[in-house]
Amino acid sequence: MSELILHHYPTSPFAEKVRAVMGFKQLSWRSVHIPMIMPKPDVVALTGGNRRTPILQIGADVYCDTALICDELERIAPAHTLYPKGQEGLARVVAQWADDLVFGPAMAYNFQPAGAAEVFAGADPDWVKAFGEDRKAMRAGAPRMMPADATPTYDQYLSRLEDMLGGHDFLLGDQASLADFAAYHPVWFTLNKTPSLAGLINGRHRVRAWSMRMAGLGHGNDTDLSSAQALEIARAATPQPVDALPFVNHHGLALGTTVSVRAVNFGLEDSVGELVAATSSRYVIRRSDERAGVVHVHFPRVGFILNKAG
Ligand SMILES: N[C@@H](CCC(=O)N[C@@H](CS)C(=O)NCC(=O)O)C(=O)O
Repeated sequence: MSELILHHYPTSPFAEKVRAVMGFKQLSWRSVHIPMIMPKPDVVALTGGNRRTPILQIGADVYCDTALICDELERIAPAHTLYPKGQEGLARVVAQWADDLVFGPAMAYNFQPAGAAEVFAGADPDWVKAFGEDRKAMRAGAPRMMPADATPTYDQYLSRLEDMLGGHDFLLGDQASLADFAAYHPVWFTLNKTPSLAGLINGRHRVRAWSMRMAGLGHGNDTDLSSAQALEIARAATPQPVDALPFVNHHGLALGTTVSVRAVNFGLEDSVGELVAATSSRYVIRRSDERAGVVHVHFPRVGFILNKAG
């Protein structure tokens, strides 16, 4: 099998979710560091538009969104499952709550002035300004949550995690599941990137011990790769066949139609390509790029919308 190539940057919480899954599953992977803000020409060469972090590349197949990336890692490496038997639905539901509802308030809390000062210590002020403008554009008009609202919300969510951790090591029981990785990444950011704000976590003994347990999983075995090399790998590879995948047509669009796929909430860049598969859970589009060659880009149905292009 081709190598697992994660395109990410060190401070990305969603990337930390996947890095921790790599650790849990004891995987070897190649690490491509990508820019934190637009432009991201080498990312877009692979995805055709989607700029969100991280993405997983396996040869000429590109996987967007950590929910789908985790499914793919589970398929490749089923040992140390993310979906313990009998808890498959619950693990996904709690993970979606954490990714969609905990992450935003947590990051608004983390980026209050004291936290932002820690995150941006030593950074070029022009770059910090560009970062703010990039994230504002990415929110596409959605208002930024103020610390006065974010702090009590994050606080309440942390209390829920503290309750869930009573009597066992992980959120759903004695075994880690996808729920733990999704809830862990904003907490990881608070502890590691904005330590002056970590009181909210340190006061909760179970959350604190659990986050140490999660950190102890490590990141697996990663070695650096340049984005130019990653594009070369895509170019030299052939996407995995999709012909045998069951076609589930909710849009009245035949396979072969040129479509656009974009996230529903933020980072609304369209990825455009030929629809080559649409299963009950994912879309796959085929696109051709000057540098990446022919690639298949995979998106989950949940959290993304599909339209006929143009
Ligand atoms: N639902 C997405 C969310 C990903 C996300 O929000 N990633 C952040 C970084 S932690 C991002 O894309 N930030 C802007 C960027 O990296 O360009 C996923 O699970 O992959």
